[in-house]
Amino acid sequence: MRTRAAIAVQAGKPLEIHEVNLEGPRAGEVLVEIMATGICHTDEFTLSGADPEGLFPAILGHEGAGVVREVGAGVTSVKPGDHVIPLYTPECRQCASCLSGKTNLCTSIRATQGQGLMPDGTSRFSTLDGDPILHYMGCSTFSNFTVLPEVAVAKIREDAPFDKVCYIGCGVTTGVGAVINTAKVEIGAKAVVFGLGGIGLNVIQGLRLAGADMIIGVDLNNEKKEWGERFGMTHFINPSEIGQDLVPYIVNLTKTPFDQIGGADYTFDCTGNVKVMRDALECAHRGWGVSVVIGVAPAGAEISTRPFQLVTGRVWKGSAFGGARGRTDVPKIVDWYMDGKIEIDPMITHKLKLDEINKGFDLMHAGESIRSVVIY
Ligand code: NAD
Ligand code: AHE
Ligand code: ZN
Repeated sequence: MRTRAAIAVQAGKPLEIHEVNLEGPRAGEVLVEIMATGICHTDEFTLSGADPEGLFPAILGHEGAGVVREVGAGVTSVKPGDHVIPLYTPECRQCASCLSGKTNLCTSIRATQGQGLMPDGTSRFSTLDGDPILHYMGCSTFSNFTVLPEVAVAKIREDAPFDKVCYIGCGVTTGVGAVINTAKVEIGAKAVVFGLGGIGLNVIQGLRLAGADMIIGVDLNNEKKEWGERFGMTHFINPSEIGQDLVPYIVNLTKTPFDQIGGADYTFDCTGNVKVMRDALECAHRGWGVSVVIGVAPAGAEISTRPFQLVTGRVWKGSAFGGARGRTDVPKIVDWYMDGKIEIDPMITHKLKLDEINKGFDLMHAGESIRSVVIY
């Protein structure tokens, strides 16, 4: 079949909208009509050329929702007409990672996914001239129709609006999941969130859900203060305006008469900046503070700290897709949204047509959007 897609032709160049060829689903695969897709900072990271795994030409996008239109041989868990969210972190329930019970990082298709290919090592997308176009993060939601492995779709309820729940395909699950699954934040905790964008605000609402007492938001953009407060932030810091080093400032803010050591129980980096990651670790509480890296750092970047920070009990962790097991957890997060436990609507600041997709990247660069969603 033919479908319309935004193609990342080359790093650093705007996406190009074209008709492309899409081969139907092979065994174990499903054809999905994408109804809506968010634009995540990670799409920008790849398009910019800073992603060591970035390959071109490719059809980016990994935060979508849509409807199964056709299934390949042997597919049993979904059928045409089912509403689904594509999963860049699949859940096969059979690989060593899934069966370990210790991680959400299913490894069943990771090698080919990282090469922009389907599990059989080929691409379903090609130009009208027949040249192959690569998949991206196993999803390619910047195409109106896409083909996915069965293990990389989560079946969701049919009354959930596509233009909202597409955000659960990455940002919402990443932020809320980092709090619930990775950090396992408890009632009364003190937490710091660095970077109040599409991910950080979801960390904030996850902290509110978990019952944290003190939710400190850190951002260089003062306009994020109101945004953070909207979802439960209790304190805002703009590091460029405090006139002193950020770490001792936060440590002081978290001190109490009983606890003169100070430091946060949990901190989250949602910037991808390695200096921020260091601050996030070092303002975690001596003896038990946990710092979670969510942000994706540029190619070649490395994190550093004094080992003494770890010797004295701080823990550095990372979180991908919020530690969520997609086929199991994503339908539940859709229920949380439908039941009013978490918010999505106010974070979707811009709705665009596929032809306008590059505007979504411009809005992100200008810090003007939280999430732009493309509606097909
Ligand atoms: P975003 O652009 O919407 O938000 C980033 C925010 O960080 C902005 O508000 C910006 O002002 C702020 N910021 C930038 N530099 C800062 C600094 N030095 N100090 C304080 N604040 C600063 O991006 P997003 O969509 O929220 O994504 C955030 C990061 O998370 C990106 O690196 C993205 O690639 C990554 N991400 C990771 C996962 C995962 O599974 N680990 C999933 C999705 C996104
Ligand atoms: N390809 C990048 C790494 C990018 C990365 O860390 N991706 C996250 C998801 S970001 C979603 O917006 C992830 O889940 N990674 C796990 C994995 O297996 O890729 C690089 O630097 O090479
Ligand atoms: Zn993402």
